[in-house]
Amino acid sequence: MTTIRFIMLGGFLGAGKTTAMARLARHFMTQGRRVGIVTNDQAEDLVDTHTLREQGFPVEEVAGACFCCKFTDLIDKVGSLETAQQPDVILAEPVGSCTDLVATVVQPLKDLYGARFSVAPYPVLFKPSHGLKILRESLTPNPSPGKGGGGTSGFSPKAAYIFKKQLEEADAILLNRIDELTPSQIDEIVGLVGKQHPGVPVLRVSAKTGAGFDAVHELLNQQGAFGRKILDIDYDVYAEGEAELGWLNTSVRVSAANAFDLDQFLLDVVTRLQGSLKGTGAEVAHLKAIGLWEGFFGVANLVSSDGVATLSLPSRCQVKETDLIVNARVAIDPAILREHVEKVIQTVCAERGAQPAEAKTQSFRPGRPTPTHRYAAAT
Ligand SMILES: Nc1nc2c(ncn2[C@@H]2O[C@H](COP(=O)(O)OP(=O)(O)OP(=O)(O)O)[C@@H](O)[C@H]2O)c(=O)[nH]1
Ligand SMILES: [Mg+2]
Repeated sequence: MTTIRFIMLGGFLGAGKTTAMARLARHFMTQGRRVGIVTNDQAEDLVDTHTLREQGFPVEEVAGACFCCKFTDLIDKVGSLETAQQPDVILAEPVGSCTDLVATVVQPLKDLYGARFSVAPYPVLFKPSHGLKILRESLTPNPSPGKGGGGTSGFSPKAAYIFKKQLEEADAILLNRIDELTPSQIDEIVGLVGKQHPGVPVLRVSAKTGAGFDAVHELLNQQGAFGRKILDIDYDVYAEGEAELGWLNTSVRVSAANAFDLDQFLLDVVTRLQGSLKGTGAEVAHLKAIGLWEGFFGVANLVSSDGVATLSLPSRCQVKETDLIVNARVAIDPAILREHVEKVIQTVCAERGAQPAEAKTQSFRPGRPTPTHRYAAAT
């Protein structure tokens, strides 16, 4: 019996996992290999699931908690993909605030499902906007306090702890967004990563342009002693760091008498939200908005408070109606986040004479992770 190649791609919120997975999926499909994708979130109504499905990929979603806490669901969803698609490759995107995935997902997969899956080396995407500040800070003896409760990255030391633990368990670190980094920024990040994680390969990539992806394909084809870095991790710090994030998923049907530009609408939602949150001082980990209508879709994102909102996937269409889904991950009280999101949607709709209706919203702080399995040592 042939095994399915299981590829999990880690990385912090907004690091570029979904973009990279779509690129990898296209690569495998051009090689004639069948692909299935599993997305993951703390709640339903995922921008990522729609983004990938709209691009034509078969996608299943594990919602409600991370893969580690929903390991059985992960196996079930992969099973659904196996039945429907007979995939040669499974690509899995864990929640971006999740870590300890080698002990709780990779090792159980290898040990319990070794006959069904061949698990690829575990790469973690490095997010430069927050990562550079977090690494600089952790190599500075007495960093001066910044906003967000002590970190110059905008996140607290406990949230930064998650970022660092994610890198620590990686078989390879993929420095993403090299398309917009200067050579000296790249050198600085590679140097800092090398100091903290000596011997770990650092691949310079752009999930957007595809630069560096030949090396990623090569990495993912490797066999050997990978997925063995079991973390020494404090679950109290991890849980508190995760719980500092406000999580919000909302979906709403927007209708107007006159057609409006969907892409500008999505960009306005994200940009206004950025502006609205600015006064709170709360750091944005990722804001994403997708607009769907009759086979068209557009996606807008913002991955840090001081970043620029971008239209990552344009719809190029005018619509009178759209299903809008907003996912926001921000270091703020989720009730306050909800107020900001609701107000922004109202305003952006009103400017177009549009009405938001049938809103469905979940906003909360992620709960303490309690993994289904946790291997204390690599098998
Ligand atoms: N310039 C540039 N933008 C990128 C690159 N990779 C991803 N992005 C953009 O970064 C934003 C976030 O990308 P995603 O792929 O959604 O990130 P993610 O890690 O899946 O985010 P979460 O699922 O929320 O954790 C989007 O606007 C992407 O278009 C890159 O290599 N270069
Ligand atoms: Mg994603």
